[in-house]
Amino acid sequence: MQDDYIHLRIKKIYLIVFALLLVSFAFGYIVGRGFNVFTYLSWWEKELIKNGDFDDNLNYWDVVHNSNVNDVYDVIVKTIKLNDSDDKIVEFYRNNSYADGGTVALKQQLGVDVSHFSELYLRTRVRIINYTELNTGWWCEGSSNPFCVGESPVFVKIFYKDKDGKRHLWHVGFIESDIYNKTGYVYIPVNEWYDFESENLMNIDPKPAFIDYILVGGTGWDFKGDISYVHLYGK
Ligand SMILES: [Ca+2]
Repeated sequence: MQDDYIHLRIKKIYLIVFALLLVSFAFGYIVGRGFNVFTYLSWWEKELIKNGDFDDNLNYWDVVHNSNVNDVYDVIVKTIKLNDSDDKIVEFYRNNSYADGGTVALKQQLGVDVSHFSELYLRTRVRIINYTELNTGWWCEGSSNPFCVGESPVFVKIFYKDKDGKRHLWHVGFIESDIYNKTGYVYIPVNEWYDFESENLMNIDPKPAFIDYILVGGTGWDFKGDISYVHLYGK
């Protein structure tokens, strides 16, 4: 009985010493980072997109479709071999467009305050399969509408607000080439996977404060494209 009591006391002392050590390490860490609670909270990268690998199929994603004609479209999840392991990818396509522009995409509502972030990166792996509108389109050429950014068989768009609540769009489009030389496009070959990482999006102007939603897919006439993953990491 007496022995049990002593053992319990020893266990308790060990626990207290362990807790004190943890607290002192945490305190040392905070002091080392200058007492800034936001810096302290942001030591790790935070993934803002749910199911960005599509391992959980289309869960958390909504299909978006815009067309003025009676086109044929779909968004499907496929499993492919990538580097000797299975990878679930999203394939989207649009046919019967009759050279009339439209969109097939996936949308995820994010609603994340990023105002205290110092870094934010979009990372994605994409592949163009085919497309019929060979450039980014003439109709946004010289447009003063910041949401009119042109068309490409694969794109990622991030809709965000600045600190004053004004809406903006960050965009990257993937296409082979473009006679219009619009900004925000990366030229890649057809039928090859391409890994893309954005610049630090906390350095763009206007600076993001709140991310509304992300849109990934294709836009143009007929097109077909693949997305292996799309991640938005912040810290
Ligand atoms: Ca995947």
